[in-house]
This record gives sequence, structure tokens and C-alpha cells, in this order.
Amino acid sequence: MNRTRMICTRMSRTTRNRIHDAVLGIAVGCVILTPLCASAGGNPCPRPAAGSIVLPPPDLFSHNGALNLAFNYFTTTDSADRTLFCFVTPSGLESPTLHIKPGDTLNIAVTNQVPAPPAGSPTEVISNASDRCGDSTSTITSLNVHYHGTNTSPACHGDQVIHTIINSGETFNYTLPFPANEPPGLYWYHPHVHGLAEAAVQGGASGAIVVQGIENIQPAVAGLPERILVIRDQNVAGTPTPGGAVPSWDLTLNYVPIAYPAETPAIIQMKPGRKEFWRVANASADTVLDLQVVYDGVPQPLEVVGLDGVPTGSQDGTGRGRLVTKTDILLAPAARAEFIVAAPSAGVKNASFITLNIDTGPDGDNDPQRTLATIERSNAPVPPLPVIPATSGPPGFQRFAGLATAPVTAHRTLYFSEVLSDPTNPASPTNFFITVDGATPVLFDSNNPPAIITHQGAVEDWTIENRTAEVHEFHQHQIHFLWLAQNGVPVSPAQQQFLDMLQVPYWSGSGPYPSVTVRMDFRGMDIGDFVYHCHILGHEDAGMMAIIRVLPPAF
Ligand SMILES: [Cu+2]
Repeated sequence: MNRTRMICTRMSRTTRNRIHDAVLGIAVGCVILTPLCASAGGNPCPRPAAGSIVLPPPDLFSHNGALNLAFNYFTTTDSADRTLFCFVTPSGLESPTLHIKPGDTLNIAVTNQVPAPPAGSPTEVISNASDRCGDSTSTITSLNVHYHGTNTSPACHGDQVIHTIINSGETFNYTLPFPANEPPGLYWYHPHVHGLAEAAVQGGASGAIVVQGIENIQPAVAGLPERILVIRDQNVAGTPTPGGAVPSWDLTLNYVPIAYPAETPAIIQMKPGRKEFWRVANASADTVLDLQVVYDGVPQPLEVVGLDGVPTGSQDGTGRGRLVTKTDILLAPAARAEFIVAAPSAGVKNASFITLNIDTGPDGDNDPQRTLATIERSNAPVPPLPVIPATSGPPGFQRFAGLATAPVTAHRTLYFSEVLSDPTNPASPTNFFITVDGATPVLFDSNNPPAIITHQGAVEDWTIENRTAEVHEFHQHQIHFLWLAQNGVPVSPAQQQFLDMLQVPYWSGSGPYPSVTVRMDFRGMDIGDFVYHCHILGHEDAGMMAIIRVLPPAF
């Protein structure tokens, strides 16, 4: 039993470069690691078989204002020689859902149990004496944790990803006080070391965070069974060239693989006549989803109650939410959707939960239509689901209330761009950039100065353009933004939603660049440095990220 495994630093994720990586991967950063699992007494990252019934992740709940836990970060390989990663509690819970109330504190002691790389492997100094947080030097097995979507502090030991480094054998303590006005909804956690994020997330090291209390803003979910669904992506076994029916990445649903070529769906059991509350996270590193529930060929109405952790329609001053009915939900990597689904009635012959084909652009990934799960009727569904409690009080003041009419203090234009690292060699890796218009594009580096400096209290309108032939997925850490316009055209009131993820369509090669316009809310947040980036993590790892600094109030 002397198994070995590889961890690879990836340089880019376009189709062109994936082939390049497959050929040259070892040359650009794969190392052989020594076995770890034997000491853990077996496979530390167990995963279910294809065609399994979808089981919920284990749950952990806060008590007396705090949720205290420990995570070990493990790695192993699966039967297709994929590198897996996982967060496991000392009692053996893999990727548990962390349930907390607004105002609670999340305390996690994270220990990196992934073995150190061999001597001579690449390292990078990512901090100095003034900004060090954990270790000062990253390796190809370093770790940190991002608490995606949470409106928490970017200070060290909080949601800080620029300089936080936990190396092999080290333990780091996170302490995240959640604001008392944190919107109730679905968030998630995942590793975020620059250059390693895609591999870690595709390895499966992620889980859901639920901020409790959504029933007080969306009473329609009170009393409904709650089903948490985490969709992840991973390498296709054998790494066939993507195109046609061959996806760039396989998907998993609560770790049940939907694996090319069979693509056997997982199984969801629902009780006839019952509605369920589905809370879905796209925890893919790279795959864009467009979710639909289909009964006998007919897309079903999905009553959306929350997007990216913010109840729909909740910020208009009343504190009351609003149901938004859709028949498909576009879900960028890292985005979340929470909605009510009615079980298939007795006459339905074929019921399924699918993702539709995505047009990612000529340079984009291949994200074809796939059936994630077959929905079966059962009078005693497996597993029994927890139930959302009854409403317990009126909605409180909402965190982002009044942003739509707040005075705007600055306007900025940013853009996504890509350039071959060797313009004379079409097979060379692509460099990915996000740049403030007028500045010189630079690849992300932890030691870069901030690309944007603003002040606590600011309200800024940003237009983000896409000057490339593939989609990009804008993500802002620490705060949410209000989606105002698409290609300069104001979005409808029904679409005006607070998000932390937004897809920017690809450029056709002529005409104006596609764009989105969003309103950034720096009124309530803590000061500090944090990042914005494309959440196709292959792009982020290849440079498409930058730092914003929020200073104390200027007035
Ligand atoms: Cu991107």
C-alpha cells in the first residue's frame, strides 16, 4: 500500500490550455506526494457511487451564539486517479453544513493534514511582517478558507484570503462574527489560495453555510422540508478532449457523480403532493449551471425565495420578501439559489432535475445539458428531511435596505481580458486579467498594491465589461451588490436583486463589449483589503483577481 498522488498547479482553463496542461502538466507543477490516508485509518474523503440516492450533508448548529468546530484538511485519490480534498471534523463529518444565526460567531480551528511537498517544490512569499496571517510562504499544498458571500470582516483570522496561509501540519484559528443583519440564506466555504483554488474546489473541499431565519422574510418556506444540494465539478475520467457530448468537467450532486459517458443520474425521492424547499449551491470551480426541474418534458415553476444568500425582494424597506417564479435558474460558479419545488404528481412518468446547455463562448468550457437527478415518488422518502420552522417574528431591518436610492459616491469601469503568454505560440498558457479601465493589466499577486482604494460609507456604481470570447463570472468578496443594468440597459424591477455573483456575457469580436452595471455597498462593512475576481477558478488561479482597499470613512 504505497499509493501516490499528484497535485497540480494549473495555469489556465480554456479548452486550448487544458490540452496544453494535459501534455505539460507535470512540467508546470505536479509533484508526487507521500501517502497520507493510512494514518487516517482509510479513505478520508469517502464519496458515494453513481446512481445513489442523494443524502444531505451532515449538519452542525450554533449554540449560545457560537458554532465551534475543528476541520482537518485531507487529500486522497479516487479510482479514476483524481486528486480529492476534503474538510472533515474530528468525529468524521465530511463537508458539514454550518448553521448559524445572524449575530453568531463561527469559530473553526483548521489543520492542514495534506503532506508537505518535496524539497525543491515551488514556494512563494505572499506576505511581509505587516500583513502576515498564518505562514508567510505558500507551497503547492497550502490552504486557507473563504466564507463565500458572508458580509464578515476581511481582517486576519476572519474572511481573509490574500495573505492567510496554512501550511502542512499547521493549525489556524478562524473567528468570524456574523453581522446581526446578515441576510438569512445559503452561503458556502471553500479553499482560496491563489493558484490552488481550482484544484482544491474540484477536489471537493467545500460545504454549505446556512444563516438561519429565512422563514421570517419568506413565510412561504415555513414548515417545508429543507433539502440542501451542493453541486460540484471534477475532472472527467481519462480527461477526454471536451466538445459535443464530452463535458469539460463532470458534475457531482452531494458528491454523487454524474460521470461521462454514462452520466447516470443521482436519485432524489419526494413525497407526492408535497412541496420542498431546495437550497442549491453551485460549488463548481468552473462549471456554469442553468437549473430546471422537468416533469414529462414540461419545465416546472420554481418559486425562488433567495439568490446568493439574500431573500428576493427583501431590501425594499418593508423587510418582506417576494417570490419570483422561474422555469430555469442560471447559476454561475459559486452562486446559490433557494426555491420551492412541488413533487411530481401521480400521473408523471419522468421527473428529473437537470442543468441546461450553456453557451460559454468560443473560448469557453463545454457545459452541456445533463440530468443531475431522477426524481422518484415515495411515500416514505429516503432520507427524511429536516423541516423549516414556523415564523418566529417580524423581519428585521435588512442590511442593504435603501441602497437603490443612496447617493452614489464614485463610478468605475473594469474589464475582463485575456492574452496569450507567448503571442507567437497559440498553445502557450493564457494570462487572465481584471483591470480598472485605464490602468495597466497585471496578473494577481498577493503583494500587488490595491487596484481600487475607497472608503467605508462609499456607494459605488461599477460597470464591468467582458473583452474576451468566453463568459466570466464577477465575484466581489465581503459585500453584495445590486444588479442595475445589462449592456447599459436597466434591469427590470423583478431582476433587481442583491448578488455576490454575476455572469458577464462573452464578446462576439465586434461591436460594444458586453457589460453589467452593479451598485457596490461599502456602507456597512469593516475596513481592510479584500479581493474581487472571476469565479471560474481556473481563471482566478491564472491571474483574474485584484485587491480593493477600504479605508476608514473620509467624512
Ligand atoms: Cu473568468
